Amino acid sequence: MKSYPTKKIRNVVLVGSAKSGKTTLSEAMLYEGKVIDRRGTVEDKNTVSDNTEFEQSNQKSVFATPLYAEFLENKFNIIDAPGSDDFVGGAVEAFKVCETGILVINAQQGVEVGTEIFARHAAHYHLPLIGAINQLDSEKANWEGTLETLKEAFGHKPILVQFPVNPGPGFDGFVDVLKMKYYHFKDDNGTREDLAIPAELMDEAEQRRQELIEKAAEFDDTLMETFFDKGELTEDEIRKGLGIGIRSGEVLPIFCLSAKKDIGVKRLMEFTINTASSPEGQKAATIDGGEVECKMDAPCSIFIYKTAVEQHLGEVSYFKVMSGVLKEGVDLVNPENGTTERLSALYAVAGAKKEKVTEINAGDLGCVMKLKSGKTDVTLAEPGVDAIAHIVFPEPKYRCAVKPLDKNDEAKLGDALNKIAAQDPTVIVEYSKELRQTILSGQGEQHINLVKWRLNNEFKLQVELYAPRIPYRETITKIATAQYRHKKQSGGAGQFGEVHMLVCPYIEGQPATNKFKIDGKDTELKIKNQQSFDLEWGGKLEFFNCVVGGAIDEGFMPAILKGINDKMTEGPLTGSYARDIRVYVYDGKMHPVDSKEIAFILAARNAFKQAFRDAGPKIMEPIYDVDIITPAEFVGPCMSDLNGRRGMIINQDMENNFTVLHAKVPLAELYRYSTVLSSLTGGAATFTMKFAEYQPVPGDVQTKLLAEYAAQEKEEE
Ligand SMILES: Nc1nc2c(ncn2[C@@H]2O[C@H](COP(=O)(O)OP(=O)(O)OP(=O)(O)O)[C@@H](O)[C@H]2O)c(=O)[nH]1
Ligand SMILES: [Mg+2]
Repeated sequence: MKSYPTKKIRNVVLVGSAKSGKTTLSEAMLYEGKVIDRRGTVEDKNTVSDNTEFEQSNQKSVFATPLYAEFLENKFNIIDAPGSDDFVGGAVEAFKVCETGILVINAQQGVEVGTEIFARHAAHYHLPLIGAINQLDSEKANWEGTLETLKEAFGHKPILVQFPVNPGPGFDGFVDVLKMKYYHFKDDNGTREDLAIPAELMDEAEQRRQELIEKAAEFDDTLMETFFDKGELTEDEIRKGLGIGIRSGEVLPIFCLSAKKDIGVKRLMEFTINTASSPEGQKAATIDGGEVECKMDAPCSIFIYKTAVEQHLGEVSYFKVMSGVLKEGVDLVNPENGTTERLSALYAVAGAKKEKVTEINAGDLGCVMKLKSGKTDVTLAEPGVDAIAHIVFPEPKYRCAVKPLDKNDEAKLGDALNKIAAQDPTVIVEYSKELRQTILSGQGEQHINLVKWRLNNEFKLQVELYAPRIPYRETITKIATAQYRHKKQSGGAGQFGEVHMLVCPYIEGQPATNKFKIDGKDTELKIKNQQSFDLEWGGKLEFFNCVVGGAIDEGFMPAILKGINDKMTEGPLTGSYARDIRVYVYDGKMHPVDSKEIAFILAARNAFKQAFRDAGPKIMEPIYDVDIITPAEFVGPCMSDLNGRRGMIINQDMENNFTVLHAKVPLAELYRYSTVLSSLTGGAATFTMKFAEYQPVPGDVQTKLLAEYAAQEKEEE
């Protein structure tokens, strides 16, 4: 393959809701680009894009797959992104390296929540979009209905470049009002006749063309003047105007498609090449606030947007050349850690097929194998070029615990999970000391099942996934005191330490007092010194040394603090971390010989435990902000489901034609929520979740948690 200059490259990502037909479209694009001479189908599991076993057995795209066609003397790079929410990571990776998105809309459904979500991600990344209404050949294709939903979702932005003739099973062509032609298809293989518009369609064609011209003129003063002067614009002028509108996100031009019958695919590709931007001159932000301009005449830098382990190849790093010309055999440096990598063999990529090339120009996509540090979201560059800003991945919304079936595999599992997470940054792995579990988080149950599948198949590890523990916190609501004497005199050297302490709730913004009632007497404690700690797990501990008259040596204070800290990491109620507490140590006793650190550590631990138990202890649980985006018809079922999860609906609003429910829901009630929501709404709704705060659990939940803990708690030495 020849190497294409930057301005002869288009990087296009196919996005849209699940099952809208992106993979089928990518197959037809490859066919039109003469990369393949027979189109595979998703059903036959033989598309170029869905080439992994996991994708084929699930009949859906799971990874963003780069493909290319050489078309109209350009290199037309296509990334077929997954439509399922669970695999959104792949789409977000592709957004980072593409200049244009083709938003595929299913004519049977109109705009779906998935369409909406991808349009929102695209807006976030300033990715210009071209709209394509697909499946116009299907029995349930609803052209008018789809246009309605487009208007509801995108307001004034959609503008028709084409309208279909005979939508439904007889779909065989469309009128293109940019070209003012009727494209008729004679077979299911894209054999096209370019005809004059039939008389009966002329009125509609002229009206649509007028709308298109007015839209195109909106974004450029000279075009507007030409339009006023002549009442017309040429094809080039319309394209120019549309191009400006598309790039600024003000216009969503609409095309007609049957990806399955290869109708409209070639026209869509032609328009994209003629109207969409090439990467030339595009500026990518760097982590240090600078920019890397995409041009060939510059030091070389590449950005790895995807990594995968592939059969017979090992780890493959997929990249975009962000600047300069990448030449085979070059050494590049990771600007973030200084590691040098030699890129010994370069490839152009069409799914599983890789074609060896010797150089790749700025703006183009390619891949390289077996890099040491070539993970997703990494820049490699000639010295002096900064790292490209990292991809912002969506927050996880599915969380579970994982362990190996064979205990001896623990270290192996840790390694495997770390490798998977480096390749797919939407997989988050964390060993929680607090929960004593390895917590695996991702975008949904299917996403986590993919991780499990990879562990089984790639790493030969059998694992169990199970409900994760909840990181509860404990705090107190009242003042209480306790005294504890630790004394051990059997055999050898003795141990002696006695600590008297008072605990009271720490409340943000409320100053500490030293006046308390102790043993029924008003007491004013003398604070000798105080320390305040921001706890690693959130909240505060304030420690007040109020021991007078040498009852306890200063030297034992650190031991007492240690005893308290120990117990804070293992709260007396459920073994969870304690937070937001003030501790006053105001008296105690020593023994001239037997008092030693360990005695005070144990005395403080036990005194703290006792005081804590008498201080109206409360279990607090993590509460998440949950936003559910759903078609209006599912608002009722979503709300009643939330009620059953102790969720509190804060408010609801409309976003385009979807309802957004804003709720606060305890994490304990969110296990497998993505799966539940999906089955509750037939996959039409989605949600996001983000940690908000800790709140006390209701009384009945506390009783249940206490009983559970009591059953497993052992007496402390
Ligand atoms: N009738 C008809 N069916 C289509 C068309 N395009 C795709 N399909 C069918 O729709 C289903 C989904 O197609 P895919 O190409 O896998 O859709 P996708 O958007 O890639 O789906 P995900 O990867 O899951 O997001 C398959 O059964 C296709 O055969 C079309 O133009 N007409
Ligand atoms: Mg697909």
